[in-house]
Amino acid sequence: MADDLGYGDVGCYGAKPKNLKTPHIDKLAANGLRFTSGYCSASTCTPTRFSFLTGKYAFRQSNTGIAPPNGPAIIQPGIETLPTLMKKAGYATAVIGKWHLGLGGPSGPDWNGELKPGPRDIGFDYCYLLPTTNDRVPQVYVENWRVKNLDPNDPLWVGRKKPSPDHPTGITHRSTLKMDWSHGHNSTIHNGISRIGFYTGGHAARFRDEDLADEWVNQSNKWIESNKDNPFFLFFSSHDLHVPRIPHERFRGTSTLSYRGDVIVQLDWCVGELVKTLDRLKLSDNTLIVFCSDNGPVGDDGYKDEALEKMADHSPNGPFSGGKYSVLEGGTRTPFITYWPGKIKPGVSDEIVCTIDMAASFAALTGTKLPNDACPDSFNVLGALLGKKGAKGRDHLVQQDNGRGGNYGYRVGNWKLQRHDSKRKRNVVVTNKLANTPAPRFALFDLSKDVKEKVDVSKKHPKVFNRMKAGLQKIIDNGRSRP
Ligand code: NG6
Ligand code: CA
Repeated sequence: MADDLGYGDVGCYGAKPKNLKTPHIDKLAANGLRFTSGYCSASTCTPTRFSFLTGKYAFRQSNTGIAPPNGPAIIQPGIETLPTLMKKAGYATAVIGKWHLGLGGPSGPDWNGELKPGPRDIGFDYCYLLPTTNDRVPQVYVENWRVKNLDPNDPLWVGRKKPSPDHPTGITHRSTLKMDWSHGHNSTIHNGISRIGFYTGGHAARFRDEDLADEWVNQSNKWIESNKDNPFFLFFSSHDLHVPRIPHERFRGTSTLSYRGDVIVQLDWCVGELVKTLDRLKLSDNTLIVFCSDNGPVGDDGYKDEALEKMADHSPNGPFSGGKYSVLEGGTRTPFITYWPGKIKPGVSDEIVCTIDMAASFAALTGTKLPNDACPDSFNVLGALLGKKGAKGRDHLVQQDNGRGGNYGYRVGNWKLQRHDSKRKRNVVVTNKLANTPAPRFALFDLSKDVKEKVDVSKKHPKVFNRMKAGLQKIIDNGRSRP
């Protein structure tokens, strides 16, 4: 799972080679199935990841909006999750990379003690994590229940308030920063970059932003290697291309699109390395790879990294409107590729599939019974994922922006309803207007003619409009959408 990767950000979805090259991801697509209607369920991290692991729409649970540095665990132990289902089927399970689903009990993470509950308590046998996102403090790895390399004599403190008047921040020490901030992100400085939130201590545990991608690959290789003789499920959760976009030195300048492009090249390298490992261990013919993203693209997401200035003719959201934070197609319609040599016939699929469907689909794949009350919005679209002849994906999908109480998109076939409960529409991809533009409460679009969602046809098609409004409301009220 990539972070903030838009529909048009990779070669096989239209990115031009003169701007950036993604040979390894393109190879998955060329030898696998590339979806034109592959989605994540929300246009920010936390709700998409929540739904990916629980098979439940995030709008059904409070506290599923973007998690803060000291956020407690959002997924409670005891519920059926994608990894618990895989474990039932005898799979070893791991998550390596960005977490961003909270850690610890109601009062939040105990950074110097046990970080419980965490991934290990909801179905993962192993975890090696970046706790939230790298623009949020702290910059430490969490291995299983503990901060890795933490020196007890230098305890780690994380908080929302400046710990002392002389604590250097992105405001007081702005001229020393190696990458300046544009909005937010002006608290504690680590590695020359100021972040969201404050922290002190834990110096021996801190990492360099530049090394994250290498670390995820190394740890994944190690874990795959030690599980090569048994079935396994790895959630490889890249931090690329989330801000701060700090590519390793060797990837700098590998695209014409600023660091935003360079970290896509870095992500592509990670994909290549993982495939190489599977090939070396002779596991490729026996492994399904799903490549996806957690939300659509964003230009300036808080740092002055020239992403917008160097966008040139690159279209991060492909042919769509909107991106991260938006319920327009660009917010959730993202690269989605399935790859399984010998099992998946190479091609392109227009079936609708979503990251929320992995739980039910992987249960089907591994012959695990999905209890009726588990993963209530996850659909078994295994046939579509494997490109089986005549197999259908979803007939409808709810898209959302950020947690409960936000905005909705609702796609049924080629009809798309937008419902803006918060009376605002966000589109920060290319225009970089953080200003929320007013949006009508409801609008209807015909995606067969209008993928950009420009022309509201609700007046022209009142019956469809009413049906769509009622359909969405029913899904919200019912508490589940899988029949
Ligand atoms: C926003 C941050 C943004 C990013 C986002 C989460 C500000 C002004 N903006 O609040 O930079 O971190 O949260 O992104 O602080 S996500 O992909 O993890 O959902
Ligand atoms: Ca994200």
